[in-house]
Amino acid sequence: KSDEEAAAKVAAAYADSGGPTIFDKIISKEIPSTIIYEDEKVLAFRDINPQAPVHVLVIPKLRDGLTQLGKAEPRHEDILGHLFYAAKIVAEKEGILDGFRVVINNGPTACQSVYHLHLHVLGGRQLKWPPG
Ligand code: DGP
Repeated sequence: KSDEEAAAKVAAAYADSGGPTIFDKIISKEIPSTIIYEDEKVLAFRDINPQAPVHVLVIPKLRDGLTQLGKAEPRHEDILGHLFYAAKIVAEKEGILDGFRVVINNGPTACQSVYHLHLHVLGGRQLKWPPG
């Protein structure tokens, strides 16, 4: 098992508690981040461990039970739509509208490591398919 998979499993076990994540401190600006876009509902900031020249995370400011996409309920439809539209705004601001990827890792099998829903917006290079 890779370190990444092991870390994802530990994070998933912890996530079941619904406890706070590092993203709470990013939202409160206790932990600094490079913000690309922000409005009343979402925050978009550069990933600390970029996998492409552009790698931005888009998160809801209010988690409201959305530790992962797999926990989505009908009440989340508006915020889910808003997150995707914010991903488009990020791509536009970063100049990658012609080619970018939006990824959501859901659960340990997908190597999710932070249990606060987030969209990865990736681009700025030729992306390969299938992803790893
Ligand atoms: P995932 O593996 O899909 O759960 O992605 C979580 C991402 O969060 C990962 O790519 C690294 C990023 N990340 C973790 N901690 C921090 C942090 O403190 N600051 C920033 N900017 N990104 C972080």
